[in-house]
Amino acid sequence: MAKPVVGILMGSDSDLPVMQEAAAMLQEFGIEYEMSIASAHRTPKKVMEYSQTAEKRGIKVLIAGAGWAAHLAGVIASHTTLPVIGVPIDSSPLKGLDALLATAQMPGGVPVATMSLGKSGAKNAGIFAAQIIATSDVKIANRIKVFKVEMEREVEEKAKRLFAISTVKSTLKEAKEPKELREPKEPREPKEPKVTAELDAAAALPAKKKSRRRRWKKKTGGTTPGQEPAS
Ligand code: C2R
Repeated sequence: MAKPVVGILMGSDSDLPVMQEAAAMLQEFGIEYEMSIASAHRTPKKVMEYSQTAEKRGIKVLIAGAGWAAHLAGVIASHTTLPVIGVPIDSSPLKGLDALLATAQMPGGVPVATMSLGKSGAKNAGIFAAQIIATSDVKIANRIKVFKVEMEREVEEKAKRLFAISTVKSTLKEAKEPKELREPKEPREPKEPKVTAELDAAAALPAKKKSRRRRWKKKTGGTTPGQEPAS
């Protein structure tokens, strides 16, 4: 079995349902990882020792998940130069806002790459760790590319299905609702006649000459040719 290259730590076993999302992503990309429980508050010596020996053991990225006053990721980052990804967990009565601030608001000099709260954050931590490893591993980089294409395809399939369902629904609605029952539409404004090229051309023609018969009538006072004009 290959050596683990990612270390996942969590403050308590109660964090496992969230943190296993990170593990699932690493598994999908075929990256070896190890998992443990360690608390900056409850087991400070273990956190220090684990962080200080991680690099020597071949670990390349560390992921730390904790809820409440989440100091775990920050304390790990203070003991190592490995990249540390923090996952704030929404386990407190403050629904994780405390953990989010404690993980993200690191003072300058000790960075922690903080993910979003809860399961999405843990999933992203797994992907982000893979992306860091992928900078020097073409195989992993290609797997991440495939993952992205798959994700796009899945979303497109869902969009197609939703479109089909919504089209069927609107057709059914139309069938249920006869025309007479539908709300009358606003009357339309009368349309302006179209000015076509033909109309323009017609307007430009010279007036028609009066017929010979009309000219004769005017001249003779109404008699037709061959008739004597009235005296
Ligand atoms: P329990 O469920 O064990 O009472 O833990 C854990 O991450 C957990 O979400 C409650 C919460 O306390 C958090 N915890 C920390 C740290 N250690 C444990 N935030 C730490 O070192 O930061």
